[in-house]
Amino acid sequence: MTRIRWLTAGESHGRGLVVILEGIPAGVPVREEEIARDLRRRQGGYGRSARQQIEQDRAEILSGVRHGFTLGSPIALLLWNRDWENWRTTMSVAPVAEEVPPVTRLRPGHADLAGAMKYGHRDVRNVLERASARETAARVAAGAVCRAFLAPFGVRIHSHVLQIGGVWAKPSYPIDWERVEASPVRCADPEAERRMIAAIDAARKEGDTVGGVVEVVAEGVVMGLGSHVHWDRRIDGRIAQALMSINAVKAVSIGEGWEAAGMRGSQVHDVIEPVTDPQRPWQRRTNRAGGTEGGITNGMPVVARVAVKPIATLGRPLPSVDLVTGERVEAHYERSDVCQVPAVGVIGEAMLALVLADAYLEKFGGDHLEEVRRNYEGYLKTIGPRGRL
Ligand code: EPS
Repeated sequence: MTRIRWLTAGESHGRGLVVILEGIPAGVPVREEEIARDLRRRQGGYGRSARQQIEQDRAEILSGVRHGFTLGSPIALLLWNRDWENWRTTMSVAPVAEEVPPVTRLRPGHADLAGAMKYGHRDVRNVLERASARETAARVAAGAVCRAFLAPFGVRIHSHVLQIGGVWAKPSYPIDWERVEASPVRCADPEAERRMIAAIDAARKEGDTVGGVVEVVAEGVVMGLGSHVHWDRRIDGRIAQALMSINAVKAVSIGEGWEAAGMRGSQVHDVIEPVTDPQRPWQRRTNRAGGTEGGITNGMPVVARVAVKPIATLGRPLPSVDLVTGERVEAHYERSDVCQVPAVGVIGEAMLALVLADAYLEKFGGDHLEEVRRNYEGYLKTIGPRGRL
């Protein structure tokens, strides 16, 4: 990121999560209730563990906001872990008198083994606490602030589930976002929703887990974010990195992605329509490119798909090895989700909001929202057909 800097801290069963977000201009309306809304959306979804009944995530704004508007100074957000009460000894910051049994039964698919070797730990808890997707609550809180910054520019970010446990949705487009929000698996297709829930139930019964695919969509994104001129400025690369960094994500594609690789060029590229309305130049009837061409947004919705592997903590654990003895054991089991795919959609929205907020600030600059808006509106006047300007 070039204009926004942000860092999260916190362990899954530690006292809480902290995020500091720097670079958001002054004058952006931000409310704790709005952040809480996205945090609630992340916590929902059929197939989550009992942990979600303990937590009721809420971010307290500690700095950077006054009387409901950002100041341009760093925004610090704090989310307490309610579960901390049950982990005071296990996760104590200070040394404790009693012995806390170490976790040594490695879970295939988790950060346990590589993390323990890399950091020199003898207790896998020292890895798993931070590897946990609990950290994504802090990302969602930061993303909610970015969403508030983007809203005045007409950017709306959504997500929906396309697949869970091998069950594919056949949603009708445009997606009914209200239906998605009301769906326990955040799916637009009611028939698929029923079968996805059945797949989650079946996996739970067998002590197993399921993954899936989500689609993250940003509508109203202006043409011209990112750049073709250098690899690390390409918006599609920046989006892919941000989405790939979400726990358990194994693939990210933009637009038609993998499918486009098998089609002919004539079937893939989005035909540019003649300009009839000067307010809405450069329309396309299709959006197979997913809103980016040459590493630059092209004014169509940004559409990214994210493939999520099934969670690595299994009720019926896989055979594994003990970290200390090197001998065959069953992998460690701790209360866990059966399916977190719907939550990945909400986390993906936050990551996309962070990338887009950064890209808007890069393109339009400014220390106050009104300054960014002036720059934005000035630019819009320049993007019609060259002969008509
Ligand atoms: C997670 C394991 C579970 C999940 C957790 C991620 O936690 P616990 O061991 O406390 O049951 O619930 O996700 C969250 C706490 C969350 O808020 O998303 C893991 O091992 O990654």
